[in-house]
Amino acid sequence: MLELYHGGLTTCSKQVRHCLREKGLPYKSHFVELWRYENLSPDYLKLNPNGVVPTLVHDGVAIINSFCINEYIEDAFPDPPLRPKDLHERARMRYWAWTADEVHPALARLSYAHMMQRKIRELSEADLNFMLEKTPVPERRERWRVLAKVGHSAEQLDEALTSVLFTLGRMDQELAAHGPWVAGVTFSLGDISMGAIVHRTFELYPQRLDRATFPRVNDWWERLMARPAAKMVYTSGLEETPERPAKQTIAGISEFRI
Ligand SMILES: N[C@@H](CCC(=O)N[C@@H](CS)C(=O)NCC(=O)O)C(=O)O
Repeated sequence: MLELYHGGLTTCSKQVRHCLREKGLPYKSHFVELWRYENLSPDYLKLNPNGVVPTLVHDGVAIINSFCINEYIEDAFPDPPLRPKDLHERARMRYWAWTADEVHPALARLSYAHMMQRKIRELSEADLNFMLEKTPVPERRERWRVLAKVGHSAEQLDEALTSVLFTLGRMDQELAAHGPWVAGVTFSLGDISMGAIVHRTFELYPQRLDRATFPRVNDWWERLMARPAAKMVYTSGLEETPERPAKQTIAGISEFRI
């Protein structure tokens, strides 16, 4: 039995939800309410000691990190394959799945700045202390502290955006050299992982990801969205991807999309 603890349309959750749907695997969905700090509850921390989503539980064993989870799913459920047979394509698939994980902190920084900064600045002392005390990963603790106190500087945000756009520029070149998918002719885990990165960049900076500058990434995105599994995963308002939760934290954060 597969159970997925996820945050709906958060970047890493989309990557695993998409993989499961491409495989046609049924799973029990547990929506983790990040804005209610459910990721920091003692029960969740037993599954994922880093206090982040997603977590896959297979036959009672927890697997963490979206990249590792998708590799695990591919190993455990090889049909239909999402790892190319050709070794060169396979290496490129891994490169892009890994790259999605690597660029995620820069994108998360931009997501926080655009989607949550104001609310985080309004966190009560009690809420902030709770986050600082419960968040297990030191860099994430520091991020909460910075966001609550001063926020990121314009230079830090520029640097993050430059890093994301550089990655997408590289992706555009790769698609030109080997397309139609990031690994080559085979649709793979690399496309699934990069899908979530491109989606968030479109949400935050649609003008920067324009067709003139990134023609192949734009074509690739259309190809990706033509896949029924992707269409389903990226739809908001489903039970798995609630748009706006009715409930709020004590701090008033009503959306949490990183
Ligand atoms: N590289 C990790 C990152 C996980 C991650 O950052 N998850 C975010 C949502 S995309 C999260 O749970 N953030 C909560 C927090 O940082 O407090 C993965 O791919 O699983």
